[in-house]
Amino acid sequence: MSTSITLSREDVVRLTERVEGAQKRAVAIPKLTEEYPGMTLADSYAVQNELRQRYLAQGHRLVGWKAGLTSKAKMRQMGVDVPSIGFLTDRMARPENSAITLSDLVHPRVECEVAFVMKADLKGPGCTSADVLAATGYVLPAIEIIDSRFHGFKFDLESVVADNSSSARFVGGGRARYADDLDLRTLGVVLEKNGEIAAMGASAAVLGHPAEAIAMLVNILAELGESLPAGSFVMSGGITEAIPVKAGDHVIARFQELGSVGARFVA
Ligand code: 0L1
Ligand code: MG
Repeated sequence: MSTSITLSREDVVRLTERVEGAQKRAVAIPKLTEEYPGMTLADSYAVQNELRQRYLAQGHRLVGWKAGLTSKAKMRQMGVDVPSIGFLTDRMARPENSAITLSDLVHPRVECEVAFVMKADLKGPGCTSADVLAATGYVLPAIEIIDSRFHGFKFDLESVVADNSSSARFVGGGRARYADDLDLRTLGVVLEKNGEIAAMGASAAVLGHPAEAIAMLVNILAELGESLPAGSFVMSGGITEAIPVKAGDHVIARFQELGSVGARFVA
């Protein structure tokens, strides 16, 4: 992050309470930059960090991290040009093929991603995709249900990072594989909604190789004074654009080599 923190501690706490309220009550709020147009990315990560500390203090358990906005399709869809990261807690995890409630989300959309489960700690700066692959226990397919809490799905990178990069729910499943047994760059995926193909792509869409996204995440964590511990579940970012879902829909992401992972949605 090239910029420094400009918000006062009081402003960080105020914005965190605003984001936490929107996430818990599932209400849309104006993007944060409307009130703080000079807000920097460092400010946004300060809000995200405060949000994480609040959830941990409330008994949520940190289970991993996600890289977001890592494909050109996602960046184009959201009008941004820099990836982001967000934290994942036990309260966001949902079992494979379970019914996921949408009444507690604002703008739910689905992404298909390659998830990594780490067997060794990783620390930046200077983390490379080779470091990531050496520290990976296994990979598996995942669905992320993102939820932007901003009015009309209109936001900028500063607002979305403060909103924990739209993290909301995630589902891991399919077939866990050793990363060494696969060419992680060329995995194809088809995302189906209600039996129709909604999007398709190949894993190279994620920064050229999904492990690059995890390296980027570890290097951002280093800037925040954090590292990635062994055992973390880490999502590398949507391979295609995100697909909106509503109650009654079901989705399945069919990955080459990694099997399928699905979810259905209820009100
Ligand atoms: O997972 C992600 O790619 C984060 C996306 C943040 C923006 C959005 O809500 O689509
Ligand atoms: Mg995602």
